[in-house]
Amino acid sequence: MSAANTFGRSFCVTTFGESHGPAIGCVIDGCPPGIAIAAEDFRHDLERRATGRSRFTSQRRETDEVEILSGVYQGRSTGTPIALLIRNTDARSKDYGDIALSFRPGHADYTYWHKYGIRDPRGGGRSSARETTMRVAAAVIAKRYLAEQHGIAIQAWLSGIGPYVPQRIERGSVEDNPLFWPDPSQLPEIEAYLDGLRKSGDSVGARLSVIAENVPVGLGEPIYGKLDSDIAMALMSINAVKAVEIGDGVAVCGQRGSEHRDELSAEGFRSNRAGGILGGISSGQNILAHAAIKPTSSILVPGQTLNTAGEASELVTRGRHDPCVGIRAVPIMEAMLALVLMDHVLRHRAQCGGVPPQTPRIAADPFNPETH
Ligand code: EPS
Repeated sequence: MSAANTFGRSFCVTTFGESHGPAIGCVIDGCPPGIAIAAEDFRHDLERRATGRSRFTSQRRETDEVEILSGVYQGRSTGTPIALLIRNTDARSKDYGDIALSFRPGHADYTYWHKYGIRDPRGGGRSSARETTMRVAAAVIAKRYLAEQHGIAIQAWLSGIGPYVPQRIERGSVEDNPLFWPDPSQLPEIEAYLDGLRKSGDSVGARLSVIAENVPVGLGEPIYGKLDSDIAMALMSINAVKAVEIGDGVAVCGQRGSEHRDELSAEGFRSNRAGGILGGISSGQNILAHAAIKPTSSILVPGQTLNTAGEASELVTRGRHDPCVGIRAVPIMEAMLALVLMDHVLRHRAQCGGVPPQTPRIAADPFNPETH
Protein backbone atom coordinates (compact mmCIF):
# COMPACT_ATOMS: atom_id res chain seq x y z
CA MET A 1 0.00 0.00 0.00
CA SER A 2 1.25 3.48 -0.75
CA ALA A 3 0.03 6.89 0.35
CA ALA A 4 -1.03 7.75 -3.23
CA ASN A 5 1.48 10.40 -4.13
CA THR A 6 1.81 8.75 -7.56
CA PHE A 7 -0.47 9.38 -10.54
CA GLY A 8 -0.79 7.03 -13.53
CA ARG A 9 -0.02 3.37 -14.27
CA SER A 10 2.27 3.51 -17.31
CA PHE A 11 3.36 7.15 -17.19
CA CYS A 12 3.76 7.35 -13.43
CA VAL A 13 4.32 10.73 -11.83
CA THR A 14 5.26 10.89 -8.16
CA THR A 15 5.39 14.34 -6.62
CA PHE A 16 7.02 15.33 -3.36
CA GLY A 17 7.63 18.45 -1.31
CA GLU A 18 5.84 21.15 0.65
CA SER A 19 5.15 24.80 -0.04
CA HIS A 20 7.68 26.11 2.52
CA GLY A 21 10.18 23.25 2.42
CA PRO A 22 13.50 23.64 0.60
CA ALA A 23 12.16 22.29 -2.70
CA ILE A 24 9.38 20.49 -4.52
CA GLY A 25 9.92 17.83 -7.13
CA CYS A 26 8.69 14.86 -9.09
CA VAL A 27 9.88 11.57 -10.47
CA ILE A 28 8.41 10.40 -13.79
CA ASP A 29 8.73 6.67 -14.35
CA GLY A 30 7.75 5.02 -17.64
CA CYS A 31 8.55 7.94 -19.93
CA PRO A 32 9.26 6.78 -23.50
CA PRO A 33 12.88 7.32 -24.59
CA GLY A 34 13.96 9.84 -27.18
CA ILE A 35 11.76 12.82 -26.25
CA ALA A 36 13.63 16.14 -26.50
CA ILE A 37 13.67 17.75 -23.03
CA ALA A 38 15.52 20.87 -21.89
CA ALA A 39 15.12 22.88 -18.68
CA GLU A 40 13.78 25.91 -20.59
CA ASP A 41 10.94 23.82 -22.10
CA PHE A 42 9.17 23.96 -18.74
CA ARG A 43 9.21 27.74 -18.50
CA HIS A 44 6.14 28.61 -20.58
CA ASP A 45 3.58 26.47 -18.75
CA LEU A 46 5.12 27.10 -15.34
CA GLU A 47 4.83 30.84 -15.90
CA ARG A 48 1.19 30.47 -16.90
CA ARG A 49 0.53 28.70 -13.58
CA ALA A 50 2.79 30.86 -11.42
CA THR A 51 1.85 33.26 -8.66
CA GLY A 52 2.59 36.99 -9.05
CA ARG A 53 1.64 37.08 -12.74
CA SER A 54 -1.10 39.66 -12.18
CA ARG A 55 -2.78 41.50 -9.31
CA PHE A 56 -5.47 38.80 -9.34
CA THR A 57 -3.23 36.05 -7.93
CA SER A 58 -1.02 35.48 -4.88
CA GLN A 59 1.95 37.87 -4.87
CA ARG A 60 4.50 35.24 -3.86
CA ARG A 61 7.40 35.44 -6.33
CA GLU A 62 8.97 32.14 -7.23
CA THR A 63 11.39 31.69 -10.12
CA ASP A 64 10.17 28.11 -10.72
CA GLU A 65 13.48 27.13 -12.34
CA VAL A 66 13.45 23.41 -13.15
CA GLU A 67 16.56 21.34 -12.48
CA ILE A 68 16.65 18.05 -14.41
CA LEU A 69 18.38 15.60 -12.09
CA SER A 70 18.12 12.36 -14.07
CA GLY A 71 16.63 10.52 -17.01
CA VAL A 72 17.80 12.92 -19.72
CA TYR A 73 21.04 12.52 -21.70
CA GLN A 74 22.19 14.84 -24.47
CA GLY A 75 18.81 16.56 -24.38
CA ARG A 76 16.66 13.41 -24.78
CA SER A 77 14.75 11.19 -22.37
CA THR A 78 16.58 7.90 -21.86
CA GLY A 79 13.65 5.77 -20.61
CA THR A 80 15.00 5.85 -17.04
CA PRO A 81 13.26 7.78 -14.23
CA ILE A 82 13.21 11.52 -14.86
CA ALA A 83 13.63 13.52 -11.66
CA LEU A 84 12.74 17.24 -11.72
CA LEU A 85 13.36 19.68 -8.89
CA ILE A 86 12.25 23.26 -8.21
CA ARG A 87 13.68 25.08 -5.20
CA ASN A 88 11.33 27.22 -3.08
CA THR A 89 12.85 30.67 -2.81
CA ASP A 90 10.13 33.04 -1.59
CA ALA A 91 8.29 31.30 1.25
CA ARG A 92 7.28 33.69 4.09
CA SER A 93 6.50 31.32 6.91
CA LYS A 94 5.86 34.01 9.54
CA ASP A 95 2.47 34.67 7.83
CA TYR A 96 1.41 31.32 9.21
CA GLY A 97 2.39 31.89 12.85
CA ASP A 98 -1.20 32.69 13.87
CA ILE A 99 -2.73 29.60 12.31
CA ALA A 100 -0.16 27.04 13.47
CA LEU A 101 -2.53 25.96 16.25
CA SER A 102 -5.88 26.85 14.59
CA PHE A 103 -7.85 25.52 11.67
CA ARG A 104 -8.81 27.79 8.77
CA PRO A 105 -12.54 27.17 8.16
CA GLY A 106 -12.92 25.37 4.82
CA HIS A 107 -9.25 24.38 4.66
CA ALA A 108 -7.45 21.03 4.79
CA ASP A 109 -5.76 22.19 8.06
CA TYR A 110 -8.45 20.36 10.04
CA THR A 111 -8.39 17.05 8.16
CA TYR A 112 -4.58 16.82 7.89
CA TRP A 113 -4.33 17.41 11.63
CA HIS A 114 -6.75 14.61 12.46
CA LYS A 115 -5.42 12.20 9.87
CA TYR A 116 -1.72 12.47 10.68
CA GLY A 117 -1.67 13.88 14.21
CA ILE A 118 0.93 16.38 12.97
CA ARG A 119 0.93 19.03 10.25
CA ASP A 120 3.25 21.49 8.58
CA PRO A 121 1.19 24.69 8.83
CA ARG A 122 3.63 26.77 6.79
CA GLY A 123 1.85 27.67 3.58
CA GLY A 124 -0.49 24.72 3.94
CA GLY A 125 2.44 22.29 3.60
CA ARG A 126 1.62 19.55 1.15
CA SER A 127 -1.99 20.73 0.70
CA SER A 128 -0.74 23.94 -0.94
CA ALA A 129 -1.37 24.67 -4.62
CA ARG A 130 2.42 24.84 -4.82
CA GLU A 131 2.41 21.05 -5.32
CA THR A 132 0.65 21.52 -8.67
CA THR A 133 3.83 23.07 -10.07
CA MET A 134 5.23 19.58 -10.51
CA ARG A 135 2.11 18.28 -12.24
CA VAL A 136 2.44 21.08 -14.77
CA ALA A 137 6.15 20.32 -15.20
CA ALA A 138 5.58 16.58 -15.75
CA ALA A 139 2.78 17.35 -18.19
CA VAL A 140 5.10 19.46 -20.36
CA ILE A 141 6.75 16.17 -21.35
CA ALA A 142 3.39 14.42 -21.80
CA LYS A 143 2.02 17.28 -23.92
CA ARG A 144 5.08 17.17 -26.18
CA TYR A 145 4.80 13.42 -26.71
CA LEU A 146 1.05 13.60 -27.36
CA ALA A 147 1.52 16.44 -29.84
CA GLU A 148 4.41 14.83 -31.68
CA GLN A 149 3.04 11.28 -31.83
CA HIS A 150 -0.68 11.97 -32.25
CA GLY A 151 -1.12 15.67 -32.99
CA ILE A 152 -3.11 15.99 -29.74
CA ALA A 153 -3.61 19.61 -28.64
CA ILE A 154 -4.98 20.53 -25.21
CA GLN A 155 -6.37 23.90 -24.16
CA ALA A 156 -8.17 25.07 -21.02
CA TRP A 157 -9.89 28.32 -20.13
CA LEU A 158 -11.93 29.87 -17.35
CA SER A 159 -15.62 29.31 -18.10
CA GLY A 160 -17.10 30.97 -15.04
CA ILE A 161 -16.04 33.20 -12.16
CA GLY A 162 -18.40 34.29 -9.42
CA PRO A 163 -21.54 35.57 -11.16
CA TYR A 164 -19.93 35.77 -14.63
CA VAL A 165 -20.23 33.31 -17.52
CA PRO A 166 -18.65 33.99 -20.90
CA GLN A 167 -21.18 35.19 -23.49
CA ARG A 168 -18.98 33.73 -26.23
CA ILE A 169 -15.94 31.44 -26.35
CA GLU A 170 -13.07 32.96 -28.31
CA ARG A 171 -10.34 30.42 -27.72
CA GLY A 172 -7.80 32.59 -29.50
CA SER A 173 -8.20 35.29 -26.82
CA VAL A 174 -7.65 33.08 -23.78
CA GLU A 175 -3.88 33.59 -23.57
CA ASP A 176 -4.16 37.35 -24.11
CA ASN A 177 -5.40 38.09 -20.59
CA PRO A 178 -4.24 37.02 -17.12
CA LEU A 179 -7.65 35.52 -16.28
CA PHE A 180 -7.59 33.02 -19.20
CA TRP A 181 -11.06 34.43 -19.97
CA PRO A 182 -12.48 33.63 -23.43
CA ASP A 183 -14.77 36.68 -23.83
CA PRO A 184 -12.65 39.87 -23.99
CA SER A 185 -15.73 42.13 -23.95
CA GLN A 186 -16.39 41.19 -20.30
CA LEU A 187 -12.86 41.70 -19.00
CA PRO A 188 -13.16 45.29 -17.67
CA GLU A 189 -16.24 44.36 -15.64
CA ILE A 190 -14.73 41.15 -14.27
CA GLU A 191 -11.47 42.90 -13.36
CA ALA A 192 -13.42 45.57 -11.45
CA TYR A 193 -15.35 42.82 -9.69
CA LEU A 194 -12.11 41.06 -8.69
CA ASP A 195 -10.56 44.32 -7.47
CA GLY A 196 -13.58 44.82 -5.20
CA LEU A 197 -13.29 41.28 -3.96
CA ARG A 198 -9.60 41.72 -3.15
CA LYS A 199 -10.31 44.93 -1.25
CA SER A 200 -12.97 43.18 0.80
CA GLY A 201 -10.47 40.39 1.63
CA ASP A 202 -12.81 37.73 0.27
CA SER A 203 -12.49 35.09 -2.45
CA VAL A 204 -14.69 33.50 -5.11
CA GLY A 205 -15.15 30.19 -6.94
CA ALA A 206 -14.73 29.45 -10.64
CA ARG A 207 -15.56 27.04 -13.44
CA LEU A 208 -12.94 25.71 -15.83
CA SER A 209 -13.18 23.95 -19.17
CA VAL A 210 -10.62 21.89 -21.05
CA ILE A 211 -10.56 20.40 -24.54
CA ALA A 212 -8.27 17.83 -26.12
CA GLU A 213 -8.34 17.67 -29.92
CA ASN A 214 -7.10 14.94 -32.30
CA VAL A 215 -7.50 12.24 -29.67
CA PRO A 216 -7.30 8.76 -31.23
CA VAL A 217 -10.20 6.31 -30.92
CA GLY A 218 -9.78 3.58 -28.32
CA LEU A 219 -8.12 5.15 -25.25
CA GLY A 220 -9.50 3.94 -21.91
CA GLU A 221 -10.24 0.57 -20.32
CA PRO A 222 -13.94 -0.30 -20.23
CA ILE A 223 -14.64 -1.12 -16.58
CA TYR A 224 -12.47 0.23 -13.74
CA GLY A 225 -10.13 2.24 -15.96
CA LYS A 226 -12.66 4.21 -17.96
CA LEU A 227 -11.11 7.24 -19.61
CA ASP A 228 -13.82 9.45 -18.11
CA SER A 229 -13.41 8.03 -14.61
CA ASP A 230 -9.65 8.61 -14.81
CA ILE A 231 -10.20 12.16 -16.09
CA ALA A 232 -12.68 12.78 -13.27
CA MET A 233 -10.17 11.48 -10.73
CA ALA A 234 -7.39 13.58 -12.23
CA LEU A 235 -9.40 16.80 -12.28
CA MET A 236 -10.90 16.17 -8.85
CA SER A 237 -7.36 15.77 -7.51
CA ILE A 238 -6.65 19.43 -8.30
CA ASN A 239 -6.78 21.47 -5.09
CA ALA A 240 -10.21 22.98 -4.38
CA VAL A 241 -12.11 21.15 -7.16
CA LYS A 242 -15.59 20.15 -5.95
CA ALA A 243 -17.23 18.89 -9.16
CA VAL A 244 -16.21 17.51 -12.56
CA GLU A 245 -18.32 17.20 -15.69
CA ILE A 246 -17.59 15.32 -18.92
CA GLY A 247 -19.30 16.64 -22.05
CA ASP A 248 -22.76 17.93 -21.19
CA GLY A 249 -22.20 16.74 -17.61
CA VAL A 250 -25.04 17.41 -15.18
CA ALA A 251 -27.20 18.83 -18.00
CA VAL A 252 -27.82 15.26 -19.23
CA CYS A 253 -30.34 14.88 -16.38
CA GLY A 254 -32.87 16.89 -18.35
CA GLN A 255 -32.12 15.64 -21.86
CA ARG A 256 -34.03 13.13 -23.99
CA GLY A 257 -32.18 10.25 -25.64
CA SER A 258 -33.00 11.67 -29.05
CA GLU A 259 -31.43 14.96 -28.00
CA HIS A 260 -28.39 13.65 -26.13
CA ARG A 261 -27.01 11.07 -28.58
CA ASP A 262 -24.27 12.18 -30.94
CA GLU A 263 -25.45 11.02 -34.35
CA LEU A 264 -22.94 9.46 -36.74
CA SER A 265 -22.65 10.32 -40.41
CA ALA A 266 -20.06 9.77 -43.14
CA GLU A 267 -19.11 13.46 -42.76
CA GLY A 268 -18.47 13.12 -39.06
CA PHE A 269 -20.20 13.09 -35.67
CA ARG A 270 -23.09 15.57 -35.69
CA SER A 271 -22.61 16.83 -32.12
CA ASN A 272 -20.48 16.17 -29.06
CA ARG A 273 -22.64 15.90 -25.97
CA ALA A 274 -20.77 12.83 -24.73
CA GLY A 275 -17.52 14.82 -24.39
CA GLY A 276 -15.66 12.42 -26.69
CA ILE A 277 -16.03 9.28 -24.57
CA LEU A 278 -18.40 6.32 -25.12
CA GLY A 279 -18.36 3.35 -22.77
CA GLY A 280 -15.27 4.70 -21.05
CA ILE A 281 -13.32 4.70 -24.35
CA SER A 282 -12.38 7.71 -26.48
CA SER A 283 -14.51 8.00 -29.63
CA GLY A 284 -12.06 10.15 -31.58
CA GLN A 285 -14.15 13.25 -30.89
CA ASN A 286 -12.79 16.13 -28.89
CA ILE A 287 -12.54 15.34 -25.19
CA LEU A 288 -14.39 18.02 -23.22
CA ALA A 289 -14.38 18.30 -19.45
CA HIS A 290 -15.26 20.96 -16.90
CA ALA A 291 -14.46 21.47 -13.23
CA ALA A 292 -15.91 23.62 -10.46
CA ILE A 293 -13.44 25.15 -8.01
CA LYS A 294 -14.45 26.41 -4.60
CA PRO A 295 -13.44 29.84 -3.31
CA THR A 296 -10.03 30.01 -1.61
CA SER A 297 -10.44 29.36 2.12
CA SER A 298 -7.47 31.54 3.16
CA ILE A 299 -9.24 34.92 3.40
CA LEU A 300 -9.09 38.10 5.43
CA VAL A 301 -12.77 37.96 6.38
CA PRO A 302 -12.84 36.84 10.03
CA GLY A 303 -14.35 33.38 10.61
CA GLN A 304 -15.22 31.28 13.63
CA THR A 305 -13.03 28.30 14.35
CA LEU A 306 -11.42 26.13 17.00
CA ASN A 307 -7.82 25.77 17.98
CA THR A 308 -6.04 22.46 18.56
CA ALA A 309 -6.96 22.69 22.27
CA GLY A 310 -10.64 22.77 21.24
CA GLU A 311 -11.13 26.43 22.23
CA ALA A 312 -13.34 28.68 20.11
CA SER A 313 -11.65 31.60 18.41
CA GLU A 314 -11.96 33.98 15.49
CA LEU A 315 -9.46 33.61 12.68
CA VAL A 316 -8.16 35.81 9.87
CA THR A 317 -5.68 34.38 7.35
CA ARG A 318 -2.92 36.83 6.52
CA GLY A 319 -0.38 36.32 3.75
CA ARG A 320 -0.32 36.34 -0.03
CA HIS A 321 -3.37 34.44 -1.18
CA ASP A 322 -5.33 34.03 -4.41
CA PRO A 323 -8.72 35.81 -4.49
CA CYS A 324 -9.72 33.13 -7.02
CA VAL A 325 -7.53 30.06 -7.12
CA GLY A 326 -9.44 28.93 -10.22
CA ILE A 327 -7.48 31.38 -12.39
CA ARG A 328 -4.17 29.59 -11.90
CA ALA A 329 -5.90 26.22 -12.22
CA VAL A 330 -6.27 26.69 -16.00
CA PRO A 331 -2.82 25.26 -16.88
CA ILE A 332 -3.29 22.63 -14.15
CA MET A 333 -6.47 21.41 -15.91
CA GLU A 334 -4.48 21.02 -19.12
CA ALA A 335 -1.71 19.23 -17.24
CA MET A 336 -4.00 16.70 -15.59
CA LEU A 337 -5.78 15.92 -18.85
CA ALA A 338 -2.40 15.51 -20.58
CA LEU A 339 -1.20 13.12 -17.87
CA VAL A 340 -4.35 10.97 -18.21
CA LEU A 341 -4.12 10.87 -22.01
CA MET A 342 -0.40 10.08 -21.90
CA ASP A 343 -1.00 7.24 -19.48
CA HIS A 344 -3.80 5.82 -21.61
CA VAL A 345 -1.91 6.20 -24.90
CA LEU A 346 0.87 4.03 -23.43
CA ARG A 347 -1.60 1.56 -21.87
CA HIS A 348 -3.52 1.26 -25.13
CA ARG A 349 -0.33 0.67 -27.07
CA ALA A 350 0.73 -2.06 -24.63
CA GLN A 351 -2.48 -4.07 -24.93
CA CYS A 352 -4.02 -3.15 -28.27
CA GLY A 353 -1.05 -1.83 -30.26
CA GLY A 354 -1.47 -4.75 -32.70
CA VAL A 355 -5.18 -4.19 -33.46
CA PRO A 356 -5.48 -3.07 -37.10
CA PRO A 357 -7.33 0.21 -37.76
CA GLN A 358 -11.09 -0.34 -38.03
CA THR A 359 -13.50 1.33 -40.43
CA PRO A 360 -15.45 3.51 -40.63
CA ARG A 361 -13.45 6.03 -38.67
CA ILE A 362 -15.72 9.03 -38.14
CA ALA A 363 -14.35 12.54 -37.97
CA ALA A 364 -14.78 14.65 -34.82
CA ASP A 365 -17.23 17.51 -35.13
CA PRO A 366 -15.49 20.88 -34.88
CA PHE A 367 -15.53 22.65 -31.50
CA ASN A 368 -18.82 24.50 -31.18
CA PRO A 369 -18.45 27.71 -29.17
CA GLU A 370 -22.24 28.06 -28.97
CA THR A 371 -22.79 24.87 -27.02
CA HIS A 372 -19.69 24.63 -24.86
C1 EPS B 1 -1.30 28.79 -1.34
C2 EPS B 1 -1.01 29.93 -0.63
C3 EPS B 1 0.01 30.87 -1.09
C4 EPS B 1 0.23 30.80 -2.59
C5 EPS B 1 0.49 29.34 -2.94
C6 EPS B 1 -0.74 28.52 -2.68
O1 EPS B 1 1.23 30.41 -0.54
P1 EPS B 1 2.09 31.20 0.49
O2 EPS B 1 1.18 31.74 1.52
O3 EPS B 1 3.00 30.15 0.98
O4 EPS B 1 2.79 32.23 -0.34
O5 EPS B 1 1.30 31.62 -2.94
O6 EPS B 1 0.82 29.15 -4.27
C7 EPS B 1 2.11 28.94 -4.62
C8 EPS B 1 3.16 29.23 -3.89
C9 EPS B 1 2.25 28.34 -5.95
O7 EPS B 1 3.37 28.28 -6.49
O8 EPS B 1 1.21 27.91 -6.50
C10 EPS B 1 -2.21 27.77 -0.81
O9 EPS B 1 -2.63 27.89 0.37
O10 EPS B 1 -2.55 26.79 -1.52
